[in-house]
Amino acid sequence: MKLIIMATDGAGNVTSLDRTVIINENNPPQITKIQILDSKGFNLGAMVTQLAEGRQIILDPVASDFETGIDMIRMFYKIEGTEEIRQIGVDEAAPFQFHFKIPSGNVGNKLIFMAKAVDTDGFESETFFEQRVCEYNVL
Ligand SMILES: [Ca+2]
Repeated sequence: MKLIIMATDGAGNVTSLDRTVIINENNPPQITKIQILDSKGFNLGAMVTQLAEGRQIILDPVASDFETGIDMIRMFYKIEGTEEIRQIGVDEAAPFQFHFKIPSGNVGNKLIFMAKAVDTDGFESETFFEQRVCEYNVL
């Protein structure tokens, strides 16, 4: 596609400039990681692997969209070895964050967080199972 920009002054003089751009497909958003913050918002770091039951944390998914930006993120969790996927919440405003209390009664099991994003054009990220990026042992 070629964009042509034309300017005309008060005397009728015209100048133009053109520029060629390649048209790409509108891609779905990508979630690259889910950061774990403490209840005050401090990042617990990528190395945290254990969290105590009952602890309050904030889940901070990092998402991007090449074209227009992120409209909404949904956050889910499941306990490894079970089939039930529970929704933690839906956030429709940046920064997309989710307050979460580590569930009780699952000591020794892995907690799996999953997120799914929608861009402002309505395209959804790939199935959220593929966005599974964090696994934590519950103390
Ligand atoms: Ca997009």
